[in-house]
Amino acid sequence: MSEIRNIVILTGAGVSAESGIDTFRDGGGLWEQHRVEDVATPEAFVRDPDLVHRFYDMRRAAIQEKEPNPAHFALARLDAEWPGELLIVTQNVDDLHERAGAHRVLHMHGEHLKAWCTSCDVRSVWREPLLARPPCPVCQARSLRPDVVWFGEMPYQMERIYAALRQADLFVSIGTSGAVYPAAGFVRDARELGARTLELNLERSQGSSWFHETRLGPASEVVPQWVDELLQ
Ligand code: BV8
Repeated sequence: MSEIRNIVILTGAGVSAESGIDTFRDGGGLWEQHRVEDVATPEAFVRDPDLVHRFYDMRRAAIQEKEPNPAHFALARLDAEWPGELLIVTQNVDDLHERAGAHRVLHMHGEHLKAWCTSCDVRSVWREPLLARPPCPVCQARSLRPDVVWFGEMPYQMERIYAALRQADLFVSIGTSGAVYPAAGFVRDARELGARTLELNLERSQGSSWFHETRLGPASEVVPQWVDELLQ
């Protein structure tokens, strides 16, 4: 592995599954009989803001009772010890990578623990429910929304992600079904740009054929094993 210097890691819901945070595929991607794609959209927020606030209030509270698992801790160890470039691009909106000690983390789909004011545009750290329309800590307007990228919205920091993919010698995808774009396309970009590509997942994903190597198993086992190999 000596020729590897720059690593990009993409994580999805599967890396948090063993921490007790439901993936989007659990229950067939349903919440209260709503398809997630129908609740996690700007249109749903206009049509039924209370429904969307309830969806996010429930998940924001849930993640605060969960703990990182060995996969998060192994990635935090890699972040601390890897001498080259490393970027953990996560699709997850929980804070378990950070709570495990990782620093080089990029939340391309936003974060549960932030609220975005649609009046003053400021994003604030936020742990409470939004259903009762609390005032923005900065401008007092009652116009806070979850700071989460919904379907149809532009993911965050795409330029920074593509810059990292251009420099990557190794692209590793962990715990994602490869169902949602543009994240699902990163493996093709990385491969075409010359990176080696590795998938660590519980089962084969929609993108498996694009990886040079796929290792199947629970993240809490396969991720620490992979990190140990890389750091030995
Ligand atoms: C955009 C935040 C323009 C919200 C999320 C038609 C075709 C192709 C694309 C589209 C299309 N129509 C529309 C689109 C675009 C759309 C899209 O891809 N739709 C899909 C449904 C077809 N994408 C968008 O709208 C994006 N924006 O395109 O803007 C643009 C284009 C290019 C460049 C710039 C801009 C915005 C998408 C973001 C939506 N927000 N999250 C919230 O959390 O509420 S997406 C959300 O779902 C997650 O963040 C994640 O990205 C996705 C779920 O994926 P996974 O994380 O993979 O989770 P999943 O449950 O699917 O899979 C879990 C995996 O883990 C499984 O493989 C399982 O086997 C594995 N696993 C389970 N347990 C374990 C495990 N692995 C290891 N260990 C275990 N224990």
